[in-house]
Amino acid sequence: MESRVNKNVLSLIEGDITKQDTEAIVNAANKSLRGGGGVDGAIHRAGGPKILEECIKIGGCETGEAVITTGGNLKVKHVIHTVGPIYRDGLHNEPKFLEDAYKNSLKLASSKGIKSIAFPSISTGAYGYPLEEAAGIALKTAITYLKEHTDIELVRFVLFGQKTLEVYERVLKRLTQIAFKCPA
Ligand code: AR6
Repeated sequence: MESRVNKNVLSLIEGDITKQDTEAIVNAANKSLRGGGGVDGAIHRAGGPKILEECIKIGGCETGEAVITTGGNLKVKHVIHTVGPIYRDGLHNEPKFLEDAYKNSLKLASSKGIKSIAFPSISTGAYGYPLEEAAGIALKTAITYLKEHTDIELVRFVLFGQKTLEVYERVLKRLTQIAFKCPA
């Protein structure tokens, strides 16, 4: 599914983040930046030891922040590592931290002149963020960023499994209908 924001594209696909041909992909990392399971494990396995070496040099990353390395053996030039919140009950600033993870990744991409970027569904695996809520925050943050900045031409969400893709599609349809009914 694809949606246009100004002249730029927001797209949702099912797939594997490590296979993307965008200029950058985003890693759902942890604060230590030392690798882990899920997307993080897949990126380090496919990207090789160079990415981990760079992460170790950087030292760490706070929740909601983002840092950048090269893409190692991946097709992409850059990997942006961000840390989403661990979901407790929704009352510990989880929505704000999740929004920051997306926003700061996009800002960092812009600052490096990156024009296309692929995101996984941050925090919705090991970190336990309820999928529908997380999808709302992810998509709203991307749409707002694309409305306010024209430099990033493609934001692609790469969702693992058909079910996750369907939830994102449903949420995006709802958001774009709202936008259509109430033009800003
Ligand atoms: N491509 C795209 N999406 C994937 C892939 C892949 N190759 N593999 C898994 N997913 P998670 P989190 C989906 O757990 O919740 C790590 O250990 C997955 O199905 O990777 O932010 C880190 O080191 C889910 O929908 O990230 C941290 O400790 C989504 O990606 C912690 O997990 C996110 O799941 C971060 O947890």
